[in-house]
Amino acid sequence: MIIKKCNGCGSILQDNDANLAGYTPKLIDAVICQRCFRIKHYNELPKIVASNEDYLQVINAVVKRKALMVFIVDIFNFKATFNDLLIEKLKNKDVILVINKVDLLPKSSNLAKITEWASNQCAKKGFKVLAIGVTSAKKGSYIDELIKAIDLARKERDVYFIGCANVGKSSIINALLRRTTSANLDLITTSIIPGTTLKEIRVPYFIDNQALVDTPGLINEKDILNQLFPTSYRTIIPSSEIRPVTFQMLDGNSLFIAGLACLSFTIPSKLSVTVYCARSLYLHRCKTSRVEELFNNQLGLLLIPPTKEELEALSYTEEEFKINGKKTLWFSGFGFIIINGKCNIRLKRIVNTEVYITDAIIG
Ligand SMILES: Nc1nc2c(ncn2[C@@H]2O[C@H](COP(=O)(O)OP(=O)(O)O)[C@@H](O)[C@H]2O)c(=O)[nH]1
Ligand SMILES: [Mg+2]
Repeated sequence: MIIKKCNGCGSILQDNDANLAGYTPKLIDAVICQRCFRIKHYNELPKIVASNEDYLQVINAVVKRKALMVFIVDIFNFKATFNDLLIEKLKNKDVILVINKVDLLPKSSNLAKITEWASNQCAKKGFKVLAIGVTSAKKGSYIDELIKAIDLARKERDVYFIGCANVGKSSIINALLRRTTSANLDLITTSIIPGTTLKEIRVPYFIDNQALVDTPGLINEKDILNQLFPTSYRTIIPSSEIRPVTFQMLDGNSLFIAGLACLSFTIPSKLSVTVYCARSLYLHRCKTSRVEELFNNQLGLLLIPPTKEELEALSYTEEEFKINGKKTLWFSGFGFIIINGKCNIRLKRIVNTEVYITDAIIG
């Protein structure tokens, strides 16, 4: 019996069980499974997705290989995807750090400054990398620069693409293939749902027979996507360049980011707050005295997502922190806020999501 793997997700192709990964009704001719076919051609959302159960095994096996590692993070979700577990695993490897999805940033953003900022984040963690660059797999931007960096660092080894789920690992490999081969269709299956790539996918690519190797991603359990239904994903994930919105906040003002989070400010003087998130998310400034009423009456209506159905399984938590200076607040999965000034923030957010504070990345 010949064992064939799906080119789209890496599963072993089989024609026994339509409910399992790798199923195809035409085993002899198939190069991709039915699931990948449907995602690619009908824009269906995958029902079978990778879980974190065997991710540790995957990453432990991968880091044992003599290979160049391309560690990909998502600019929209930097702090969560610049993941501590992955950094620990990659610490003594040859690593190129790639910041993907830069098409989402305003065109005026200084990408060199962002790379420098990322380099500082690496230094803070004692994480040595060979090179740092940005890409947009979607637009095909800076792919040539990535190819050059890989060529310089590869030394006749395979190149593994590592990172959290949804950062764009498979999309970057497709972009590399599109740039350097005659492929005009994406080989590897990609989608908005975390866990689309199920197994390692080896794509022979270099003259010395070495390959680009795609891997499943680590799923961030604290990502907002994990708390909502896939029907809300397109509202939360920006599909085009973000238009930052700046608010001049006064003491006793609050800011809702749809129903996903609400920040209430105590401010000695004025404060500027710039929100970077999908245009489809409703931003609402109000007096803090009205927050409770809005939460009680408008959640799932004006303040949506979450929808009424999603709210049935959700609860909220509150925390407080102090800001002094120019900082970025990262919400894992739906964007970031840049705050410039001195303030106290009481943040109401969905349980099982996370917020991280770093020095300001842009602005
Ligand atoms: N805006 C934008 N979206 C991207 C980019 N790269 C990937 N995506 C999207 O992010 C989602 C996850 O991509 P995928 O390649 O499947 O990520 P993987 O899980 O890391 O392999 C898909 O919806 C992609 O279309 C990019 O450069 N810009
Ligand atoms: Mg993938």
